[in-house]
Amino acid sequence: MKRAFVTGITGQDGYYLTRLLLEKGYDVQGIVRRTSSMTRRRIDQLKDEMPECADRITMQYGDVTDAAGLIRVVMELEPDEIYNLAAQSHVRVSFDKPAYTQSANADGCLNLLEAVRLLNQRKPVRFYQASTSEMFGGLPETVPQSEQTRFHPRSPYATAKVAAFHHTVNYREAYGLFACNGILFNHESPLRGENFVTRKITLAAARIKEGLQSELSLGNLDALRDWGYAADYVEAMWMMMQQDDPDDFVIATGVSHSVREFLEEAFSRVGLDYQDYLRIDQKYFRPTEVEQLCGDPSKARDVLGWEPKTDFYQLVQLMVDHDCEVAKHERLYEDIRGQVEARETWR
Ligand code: NAP
Ligand code: G4F
Repeated sequence: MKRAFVTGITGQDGYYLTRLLLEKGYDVQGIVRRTSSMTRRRIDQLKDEMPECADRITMQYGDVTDAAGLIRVVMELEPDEIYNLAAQSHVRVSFDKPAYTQSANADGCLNLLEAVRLLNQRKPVRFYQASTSEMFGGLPETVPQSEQTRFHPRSPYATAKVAAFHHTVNYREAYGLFACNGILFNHESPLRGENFVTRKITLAAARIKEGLQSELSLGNLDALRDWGYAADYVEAMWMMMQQDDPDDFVIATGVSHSVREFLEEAFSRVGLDYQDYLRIDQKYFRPTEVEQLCGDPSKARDVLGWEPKTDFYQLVQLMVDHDCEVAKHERLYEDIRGQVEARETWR
């Protein structure tokens, strides 16, 4: 049985990648940060969905900023494949927390590469780095972006990810490691964090429809993103790790849409006009914006045989459907709580 070690296992991609690896028969080991409240919602959901595989997921405390801890755990577990998904992944937040973002996103990758280098002296191990389209910066003359496009990072998040990208290439060249970068464009799902724009919109549409929310505050609606489905994208991660030689790949749909289009599409699915509920709030704008991302995934198609299976409209639909169910449950809960409170007031 192959063993995979996954950092960032509690995140969106952590859920979909772990699900894929379990389906493929892997033993999956992950690290989770120690927090005072338990935040393993997605992994707990996965264990419920795949009870027959639950004993093949193991988690222990760890943090990618703790180099010594990473070396200990990697040398103890001796995984065959290591996926570094851990990051402070919110671009807007990175402007407020630049040093921490650098530490988790750049130094964290380097710490893990050192552990990989040590283990590789004992047994072969493969390394995947979660690189990102944010590294391109979205300048108009660079569209569509491919593996050849130069980087022009426009946030502390992106500058840290560029450093991690180069650390990964350098360890591949310097030590002959099997280390690859997946340069993934935005990918979303019903399990996307609630403060990324797509999920914020689909949850708002569903909650407004149920009478649980009255307005939606957003920032820049003109930014263009190449949005795909996370479940499709983790397949590309795994495929990169099965190649004879390590390399870097752009993973994207090749089609972009604006935030406004996503908004229109999501609200129309629940029969609402977004303009009746939208408020523009300056706090959601970024000091420097990435205006246009659109990837060229031809290398991934030609070399890996990877293609996205889910288009923009299917993605919006599946996220809206999921969040309508969430909102219905919230509404039910509110109604029951209201009835209990009314009864207590009467007493
Ligand atoms: P996510 O949902 O925000 O998950 C991030 C994960 O990293 C969480 O499990 C988080 O743990 C963990 N983490 C954060 N800081 C850590 C630290 N210091 N030590 C250990 N774990 C830490 O992000 P995602 O969407 O799944 O993305 C996965 C990776 O792909 C990230 O590196 C992201 O930058 C990159 N990426 C994402 C996209 C996208 O569109 N989704 C595109 C390109 C690249 P907690 O649960 O404790 O917070
Ligand atoms: O959903 P977002 O926060 O995603 P962003 O900044 O593109 O970053 C995501 O994708 C990257 C890949 O390209 C990943 F590397 C990264 O980890 C993350 O997963 O914002 C998308 C767009 C931006 O242009 C933003 O300015 O939506 C715009 N936006 C407008 N109003 C908003 C909002 N974004 C957020 N989060 N919240 C808003 O209210």
